Amino acid sequence: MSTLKEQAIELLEQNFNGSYIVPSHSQYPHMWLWDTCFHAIALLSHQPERAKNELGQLFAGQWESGLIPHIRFAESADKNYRPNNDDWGTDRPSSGITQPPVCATAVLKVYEATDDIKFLIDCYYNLSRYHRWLKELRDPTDCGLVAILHPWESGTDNSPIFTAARDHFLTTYPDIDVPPRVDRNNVSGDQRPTDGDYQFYWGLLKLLRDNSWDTSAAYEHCPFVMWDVLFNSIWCRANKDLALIASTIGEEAESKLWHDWHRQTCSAISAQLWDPADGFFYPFDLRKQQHVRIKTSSAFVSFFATTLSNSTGESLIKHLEDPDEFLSDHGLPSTAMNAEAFQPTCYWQGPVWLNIHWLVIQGLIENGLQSNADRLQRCSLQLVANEGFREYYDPRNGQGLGASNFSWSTLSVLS
Ligand code: 9WN
Repeated sequence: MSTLKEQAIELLEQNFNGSYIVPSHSQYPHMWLWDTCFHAIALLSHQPERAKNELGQLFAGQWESGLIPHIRFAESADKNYRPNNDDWGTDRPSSGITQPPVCATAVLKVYEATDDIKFLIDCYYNLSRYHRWLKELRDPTDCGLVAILHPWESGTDNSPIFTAARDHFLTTYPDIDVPPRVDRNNVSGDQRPTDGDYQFYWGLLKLLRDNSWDTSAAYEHCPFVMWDVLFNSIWCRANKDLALIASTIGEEAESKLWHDWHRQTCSAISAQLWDPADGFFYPFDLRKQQHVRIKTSSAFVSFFATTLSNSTGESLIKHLEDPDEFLSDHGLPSTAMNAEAFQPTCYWQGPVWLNIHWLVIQGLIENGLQSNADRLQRCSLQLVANEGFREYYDPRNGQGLGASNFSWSTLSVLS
């Protein structure tokens, strides 16, 4: 009987497509931005050279503008996954939107594990172009927060924080055609987004395609523009990590720039996304000019952004330890269990996700909250020991859900 660690290493090997690791051969047979960063971090436990290859493959898909796309399409994979390369119409094998920018953090971790300064110098050019792209096109007013233009950019696709925007969109554009859905061939339909969600996703894709993806027109004309808590927390952390990378390779002036961006985002997250009455972080819908007051696990990723003030940290921990909200025997639910929108088996509307566990665990440790981190880590290990490396898990009973043999869930035992 092999150990969990051996099983995780074997899984990453099985999910290698000859060039890079895919999240799941059956469900997601291409390269995804934040998945690849997590795969690189998981590989550090046993194959640091392979970790470098993963990030190199990710940067190979970067656009001249600086955009790192959320999907890089594998030629060898079947074209069943939709939207496919033709649907995006980007003239290159990739989507035209991005995903939570975990890249700088992954690069720094690879450097810390390998001491390879050449790797760090090589990646720096990719990272600095990507960060400048995000700042220029997604924070055009220089307020410190970057906006997402599609729920897929959040990585938490059908989180209930997008439901009101979706409903509004579908009243304006009621006739969006969606090609036959193959995402429900291997995973039960009730664990996946609804048809209405997919109309929203495809409708936004078409509008962004008409506005040429990575231009300021996309930001101006997109009907969905949101400051997401998870995305901005990762952006905040990414600039801190990029500042360290820049100073390590002797780019002191640039290091100061990234450091300034980090501090600016720390302040903006507190000023714009914190709700003092609830003691919680909420996303902000820029089209409606209001917060979306639904509690999700994204708020706890703020621990990963920076060192939080004592009062902010204490408020968040109250929610984390509240059995009506986020304290379950099986880990951190993606939506508060007492929220009206909570659905324990449906994708990002309630299930536990192990990449979120990993981010929150790192953040809790860095904020001196070791016992909370240990508790979540025990849950991660229990989930994979009982149910295998699944895409997500039911927070009521730990049942494995979504895709099987899912790559980033190996983080729970490898890092
Ligand atoms: C759309 C690959 C990706 C993850 C996302 C997750 C899911 C895609 C989908 O799978 O999204 O990008 O088809 O549902 O929501 O976080 O990166 O694992």
